[in-house]
Amino acid sequence: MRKKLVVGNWKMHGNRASNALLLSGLKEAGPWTADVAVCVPFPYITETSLALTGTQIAYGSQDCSAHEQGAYTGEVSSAMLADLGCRFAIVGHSERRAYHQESDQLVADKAKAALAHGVTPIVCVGETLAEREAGQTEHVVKRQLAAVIHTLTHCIGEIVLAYEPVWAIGTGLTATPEQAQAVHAVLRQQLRAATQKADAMRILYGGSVKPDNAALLFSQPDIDGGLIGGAALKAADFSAICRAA
Ligand code: G2H
Repeated sequence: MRKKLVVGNWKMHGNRASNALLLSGLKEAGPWTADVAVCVPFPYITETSLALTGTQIAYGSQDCSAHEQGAYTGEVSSAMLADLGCRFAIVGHSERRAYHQESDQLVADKAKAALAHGVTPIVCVGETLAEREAGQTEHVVKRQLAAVIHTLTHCIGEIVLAYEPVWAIGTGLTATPEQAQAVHAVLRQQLRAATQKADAMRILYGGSVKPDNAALLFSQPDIDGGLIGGAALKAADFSAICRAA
């Protein structure tokens, strides 16, 4: 039986005052049965770690460098994230693939770098609307996951996978539970061919998850929680989603 995981992806939102309010709201609302984490902007990791000391809520980043260390201006290494106590690093979010030209291989290399420092990568895959309409959904997500499987080889069982259809991100459009489950099942099958741990791995759904659609999504057999954007910015909404998991 897989324990559900709900991760808030704050994206580029917040400031010290609003973060403090959000985190104290979450602390009051918890604990939950599911595992819960927040992935915050880099500058706020330390304050988040202090605010969450002694709670069940883990924290992490929204990206990491594929490089170990060195002359990479602006990059943040997974060793630094581990040093700050990060449990997770999101890698390959579609916003990074689209706006920062991140390739399947770069995403896989980032996942490898995170794992090397004990930070669990939350690897995002997902198709655009054009790809879905062209019947390419399965091909695209399998290609994205294949790069990670090939790069991590025997460590693939250590990642968290997130299926985020690009057309459902921040748009208010959500994949139906059946649409999401169908893709999750394809991904699980691909993982089974790569590792004996596939049935213990968590595959999250992301894309306009809200308090009123979370329970149905999370009830699907291969959906093991959610990666939550907009609804993670309000303590009441995020907490309700955590309760639904
Ligand atoms: C998808 C998700 C969080 P939202 O990007 O990763 O955001 O819930 O706002 O669609």
